Amino acid sequence: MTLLDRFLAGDRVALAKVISFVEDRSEGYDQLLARIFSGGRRAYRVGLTGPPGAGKSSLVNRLAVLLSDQNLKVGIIAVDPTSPFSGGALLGDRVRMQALYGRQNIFIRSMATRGSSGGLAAATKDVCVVLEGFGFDVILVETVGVGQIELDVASVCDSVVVVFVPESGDSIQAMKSGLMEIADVFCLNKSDRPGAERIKAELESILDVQRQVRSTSRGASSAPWEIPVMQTVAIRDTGISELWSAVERHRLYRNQADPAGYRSVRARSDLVLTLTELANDQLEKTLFDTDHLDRAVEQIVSGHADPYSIARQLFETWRRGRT
Ligand SMILES: Nc1nc2c(ncn2[C@@H]2O[C@H](COP(=O)(O)OP(=O)(O)OP(=O)(O)O)[C@@H](O)[C@H]2O)c(=O)[nH]1
Ligand SMILES: [Mg+2]
Repeated sequence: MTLLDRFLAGDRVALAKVISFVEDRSEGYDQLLARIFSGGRRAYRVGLTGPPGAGKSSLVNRLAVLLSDQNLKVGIIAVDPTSPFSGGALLGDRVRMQALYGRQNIFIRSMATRGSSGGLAAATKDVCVVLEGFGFDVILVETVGVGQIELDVASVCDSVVVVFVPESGDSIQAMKSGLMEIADVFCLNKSDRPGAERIKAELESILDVQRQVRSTSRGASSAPWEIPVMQTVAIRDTGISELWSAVERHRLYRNQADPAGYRSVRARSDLVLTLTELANDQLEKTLFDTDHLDRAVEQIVSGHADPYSIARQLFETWRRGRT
């Protein structure tokens, strides 16, 4: 039996191997993906992102149990942070997530952040495709919200939950770091901590102002999605089903608003991600390692050329296939 046969027969060991194969970009990974790609059937992909230690893994755990109790098959992708903030966090995650390992309808996978953030987003998308092909219904993707990476990774998800905590300034921080733009649902975790109500009110008033700005600048558009602010205490399993309901409402909103439009937006962004990776690979293989590049660098350093003209020149030559 080939690896693919075993994968298609529902063998979890084969699943893990296929994921590694795809994640490592081993020779022929895209042909394998082409055979696994399940066409129209898609799992619902939910991204959870937020500051280090906000409780993302705890929430993912609780959500996974909630969904698996509803007989849904849940895949979890934990994108390992390279960030120095989160050293050692992974081990903690593993220990906490151990409770889930016994469940047949839950599968957990961590992914290393290597290469460019664009490459990671493409790899995450492809691991989602593998999990979909294996028959998972929901995929939960955890990333630490500290930079561009989570914004890119979030772009492969259908709904994005931004997790934050009552520590002062966190909500303002979230606005600034671009997390605001990617949030479909806000989750104020650690609501057992002091200051939760105040932060929730603060965030809601910011969202309110944004709504007003939006409605005056665009006129009365057809009911835009209103980002809900949910409260949870992950360690006590409080607010988890309400959080999931908010995600479901967002899913429904997406589907009702313009299902065909949404599918093509998704297909387009997934395709662009794959194409960008291919193009980058080609550039790296055929241009970045050539004498042309070395010579161009010398010219720039010696003051005989500017990088803009020479980049354009090199690119045009490469495009015409002369390099
Ligand atoms: N008080 C309180 N503590 C919580 C809550 N949820 C999680 N924690 C604790 O917060 C710590 C971090 O939780 P994690 O779930 O690992 O947080 P994370 O966001 O996944 O962390 P990183 O992956 O390292 O960014 C753990 O010690 C949890 O037990 C909560 O609702 N209330
Ligand atoms: Mg975590």
